[in-house]
Amino acid sequence: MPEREAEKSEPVHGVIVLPTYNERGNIEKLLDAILAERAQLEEFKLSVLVVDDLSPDGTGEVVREYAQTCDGVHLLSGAKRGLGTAYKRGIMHALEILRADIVFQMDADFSHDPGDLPRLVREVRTCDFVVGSRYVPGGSVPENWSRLRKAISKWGNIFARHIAGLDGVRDCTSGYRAIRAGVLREVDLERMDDTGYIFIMNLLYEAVQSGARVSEIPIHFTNRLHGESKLGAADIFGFIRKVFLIRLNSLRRR
Ligand SMILES: Nc1nc2c(ncn2[C@@H]2O[C@H](COP(=O)(O)OP(=O)(O)O)[C@@H](O)[C@H]2O)c(=O)[nH]1
Ligand SMILES: [Mg+2]
Repeated sequence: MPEREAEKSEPVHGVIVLPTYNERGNIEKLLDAILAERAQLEEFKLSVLVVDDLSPDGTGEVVREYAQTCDGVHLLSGAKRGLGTAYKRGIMHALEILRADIVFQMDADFSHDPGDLPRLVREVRTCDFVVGSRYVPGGSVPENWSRLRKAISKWGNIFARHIAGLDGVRDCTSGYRAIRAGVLREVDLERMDDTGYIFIMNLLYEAVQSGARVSEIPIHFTNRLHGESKLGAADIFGFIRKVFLIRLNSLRRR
């Protein structure tokens, strides 16, 4: 079982890993909104690690300047190799260099409300892996999503639950989470498949396999504020393929 950080002396250090690709229109405002939540967090130190893949729109430069005037904001820059790779790099940096006790995953486009952070922090005190969930009572996706987008998200989750065996979790693909460092050290991050968006589901799967206690809290997922989504058809097909591979591997292990 993962080591229980809750037993450590306070303050707990939480690091939000924030992957960005062309988020210039959102990033400064988002960092302001995240840091404003610090006032609500008692005995909890909150830092942000922006993982930028050399965004052509200059997101990285905006963050570099921001970090110079503000404590607890960090930038990790690298070549563009997709969302999963960015997360992997960011999580390892958060654990090894920033010595995080809790790692948060969050999108940098205001789809995830920074105002939900105190609820995530509260919940992770009593479990290992908190999912900000669109598919538990009280959670939602945007009204104006197309029928197709709603169907892909909903059925993608049902599919992952039943085929990959993530029975207890309603929202396996949510990118808003709080995870204990002990869980992240338990799973083999180095070897984990990090092709694009697959990483999000894969990380949850590996955490559940290693015995993590998962809890879901409702969130309202909103449309991005500025810019465009980077989720493409290749990501959706890659996701389906990965879910079947997980099933196949679990059948082989039996
Ligand atoms: N570093 C990095 N971030 C990415 C990449 N692709 C997407 N992101 C970020 O991942 C988050 C989710 O992406 P988004 O396009 O909003 O996906 P959607 O919410 O599923 O439509 C956003 O903060 C993006 O800027 C990438 O290749 N590298
Ligand atoms: Mg988004």
